[in-house]
Amino acid sequence: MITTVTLNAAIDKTYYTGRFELGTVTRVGEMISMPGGKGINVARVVRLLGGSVIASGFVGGFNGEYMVSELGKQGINADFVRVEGESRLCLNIIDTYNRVSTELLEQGPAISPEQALEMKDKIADLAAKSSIVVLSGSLPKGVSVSFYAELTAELNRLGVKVFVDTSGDALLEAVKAKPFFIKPNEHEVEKLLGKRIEHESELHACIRELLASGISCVAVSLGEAGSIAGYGGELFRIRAPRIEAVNTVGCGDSFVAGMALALSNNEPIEECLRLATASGTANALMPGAGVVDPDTVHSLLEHVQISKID
Ligand code: TA6
Repeated sequence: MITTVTLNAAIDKTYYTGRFELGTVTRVGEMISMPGGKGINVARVVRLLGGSVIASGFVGGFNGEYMVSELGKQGINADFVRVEGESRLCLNIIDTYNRVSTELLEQGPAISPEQALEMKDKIADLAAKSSIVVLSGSLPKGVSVSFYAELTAELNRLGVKVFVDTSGDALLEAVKAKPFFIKPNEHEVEKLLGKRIEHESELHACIRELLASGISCVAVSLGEAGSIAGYGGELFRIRAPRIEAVNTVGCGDSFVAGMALALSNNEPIEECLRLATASGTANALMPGAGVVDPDTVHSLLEHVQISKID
């Protein structure tokens, strides 16, 4: 089983508008509302692709109750810690006239030290039934910047593969505990290693350095161009199929979902990267965030190109 952890869960609302202008009234056309936040998106995509998954994290208030009830309707097992305050809303405004999207992400509720401890215990319990635990998204207020690092160290001790998909100081701390998988962008790689990347060869060297530090798998997204990944001392260039994107929010989460699912099924690394890329690409074809059509994922698989980098 795969466990996903979303410490700052959200209701993701995607608004489709015509021309979106600041300082005026905009009436929304289509609106899509779904439980979200990075780990919940991962859980939904794993489930849609037929995997066994449980979603955990913190939820609060009416929004939290709504999320848990919607997850149930989507067939996703949920085991959250309840907190005071209201789980956040994350808005993605897609201006179909200018073809740009604008995200507004609320802060979310603060977490008490007791609730943080409760979460650690819950994750340790869930880890006993899981081969992979995915720690995704920003840290809520009240949670220590080393929280993912502490969880990673404990989960490593329990023999569970840890995926960490976060940014900033939380990522800087987490990598010190050697998660199995990370998915930084180029800018985050620069921050992690204190280096500037100007040429692709420098990115290759940085990925090799992260692998040598004890992280088993590193995937760096290059946007539409695909990604470069490292595993087992080897580097891979992955080219994603060309598509006309509708909504790119949640593509990274879908990539993580495909990666985790294929790995939990003991697929070879190339097949993990193939499912990850097909899932991320399929997400971009959907109007909502963190959702895929499984048939589309399967039809995209053969169009993902993977080659080894010497
Ligand atoms: O990756 C997309 C997304 O998961 C959205 O669904 C939105 O909820 C947001 O990211 C949250 O990101 P954060 O880093 O604040 O946890």
